[in-house]
Amino acid sequence: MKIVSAKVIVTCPGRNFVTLKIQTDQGIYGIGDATLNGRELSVVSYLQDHVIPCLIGRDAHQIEDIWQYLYRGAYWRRGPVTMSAIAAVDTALWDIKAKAANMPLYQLLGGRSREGVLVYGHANGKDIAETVDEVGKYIDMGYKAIRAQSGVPGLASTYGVAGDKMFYEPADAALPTENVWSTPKYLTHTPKLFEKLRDTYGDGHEFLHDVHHRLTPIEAARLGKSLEPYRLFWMEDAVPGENQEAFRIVRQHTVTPIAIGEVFNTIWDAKTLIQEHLIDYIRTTVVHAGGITHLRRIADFAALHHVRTGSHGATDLSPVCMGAALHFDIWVPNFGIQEYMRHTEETDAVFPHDYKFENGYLIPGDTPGHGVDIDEELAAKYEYKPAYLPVNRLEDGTLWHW
Ligand code: CS2
Ligand code: MG
Repeated sequence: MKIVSAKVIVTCPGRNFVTLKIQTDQGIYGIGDATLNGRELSVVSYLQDHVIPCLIGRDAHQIEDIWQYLYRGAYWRRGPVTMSAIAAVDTALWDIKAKAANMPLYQLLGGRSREGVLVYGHANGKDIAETVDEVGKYIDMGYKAIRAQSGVPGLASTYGVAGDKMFYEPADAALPTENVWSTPKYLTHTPKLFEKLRDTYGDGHEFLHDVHHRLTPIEAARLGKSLEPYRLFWMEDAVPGENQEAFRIVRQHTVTPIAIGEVFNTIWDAKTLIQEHLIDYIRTTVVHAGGITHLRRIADFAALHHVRTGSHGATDLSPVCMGAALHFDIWVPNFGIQEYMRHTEETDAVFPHDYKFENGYLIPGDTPGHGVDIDEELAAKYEYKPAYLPVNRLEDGTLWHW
């Protein structure tokens, strides 16, 4: 089965998405997500100018060989742009193979290991009272696991606290907006939020929290320790991940489970973290970590070290990524949890899909392939709009981690 053409589709149904569509000589096509938030057009160019010309005429069934060709063959390895482009090709090829086999993708990976994929939703509020109410709404919707983020007294805005409670969209301006951050204020405030959540809702739900890479190792250790009484499912991205050894300090001090990986793009970003048992959950996902082929490699390595998966699933990962991730999740033996931020109705209409939310779980459908398509006519109506993530400064003006 030969690849005869491939094209990149850019659309903005409320936010930007980049999708690769690969067509074969047997009339079967596959699609893959290539969205890199705030840097979308660099992946478009990487695909159009450097990848697509190398794909034409290749056997669409040779997923592994094509992966190696794009990774090793480019000489310049790794990085979010390269790995998102490779992921898009890989996802589209798995979609094609599964359609050719007339099977849902999870069957090719090894079949279902579970009935549904446990997901967590995002509750947030301007203060503790509002956040506690928002968590209650997620509980009412059937969620078993909920991430909670709250505004911090004395800070005008905080990561994860949204205007629109259902559809949080951090890439909110044509040029980056600026937020102000104070670690001391945050560290004093956050344990109070989780204390209130446990007091209000008891022990029946999992609670998660995202620190968004804002602490030093010893500060993260302190936060993890202060959250221990409230039994978090995980503390996410406590420290920037470039220096993996930094997590040794966090690990020495706290038994709060540790998750990281949404900005990682290969197994090398997590090698020390995993092999030294410094984390509990690896958050790499299909689009930013080289597709199903590479994610499987990361998950297998993680399984040897008792690390489970917890894939990133924010709104900037398109329904195409979510569909593929769910096929992966329903199979992967060391599954932990899947993030699920709902897409808007406009986005869902551009990307018709067969996965559904039921009682705290997402269930992939049985359509051959990964179960997500793109309505190109509708996609064409939404033109690309520059949109950036914010930047973050300390109260004295120092640029900090967003
Ligand atoms: C976040 C994301 O979902 C998460 O855990 O950290 O909202 C992240 O900030 C965005 O996906 C960035 O593109
Ligand atoms: Mg995060």
